[in-house]
Amino acid sequence: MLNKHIPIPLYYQLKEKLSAAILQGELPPGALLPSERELSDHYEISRMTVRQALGEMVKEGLLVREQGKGTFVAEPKIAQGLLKLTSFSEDMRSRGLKPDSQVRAVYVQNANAHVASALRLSRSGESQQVIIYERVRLADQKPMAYEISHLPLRRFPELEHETLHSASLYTLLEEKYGLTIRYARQTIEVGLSRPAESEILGIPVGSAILLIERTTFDVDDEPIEFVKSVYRGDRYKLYAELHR
Ligand code: 16G
Repeated sequence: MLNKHIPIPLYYQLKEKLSAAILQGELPPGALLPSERELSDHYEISRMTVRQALGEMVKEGLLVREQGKGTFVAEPKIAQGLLKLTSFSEDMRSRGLKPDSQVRAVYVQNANAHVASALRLSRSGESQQVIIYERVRLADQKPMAYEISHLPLRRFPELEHETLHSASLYTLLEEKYGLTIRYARQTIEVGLSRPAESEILGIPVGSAILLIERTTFDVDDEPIEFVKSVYRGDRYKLYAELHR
């Protein structure tokens, strides 16, 4: 039970109790929580207090609310390592999840100044052209990220005809174009999802997202992909091991 005689707010005590139950696996991912009323009866606290505790846990990504169904324990976040260059497909497989993509668009266009500079495209003619893949990345059929990849057309002729449905872009580039990927540079910023991204990723407008920009290079130090990715903040956390 909760302790009404200590100076720790009741909502906070409830949060701690539920968080511990999640951590210890008593409430596994996907478990349906008792209703607000059941929790308030059980712990003899007001529904307002229950609502405050659950609301904070939803914001922190420990719980998810589903309209008309109830509040569930969230899947644990994916801890994305920052020190290894992996593809989305590799990342998901290494966690026992099935990677997939929904290709929303594939087209060729002239690179804008930002993309041209990232991919070091020259200023004139055809060589400025890039193939753009817009993909929703799925794990076990659930949307995790949205990625817009830009690749130089001169380096990957005909790539725009590949449908890439459930296939891995990196595997295709390696197998069909003999590419050897060496390293990447990336920045990560925090943002809030706008309506378009929210719809694609199935998250409420204004949810926390990670905005990643990455340029990937091959063994000859040539940039081969510039990507803008939106990762779900409720599904990802970043991980690095630091030494000194
Ligand atoms: C990652 C990369 C993306 C790349 C994809 C290849 C970031 C932010 N994004 O998602 O640039 O296109 O992997 O994955 O790191 P695939 O081989 O499964 O298509």
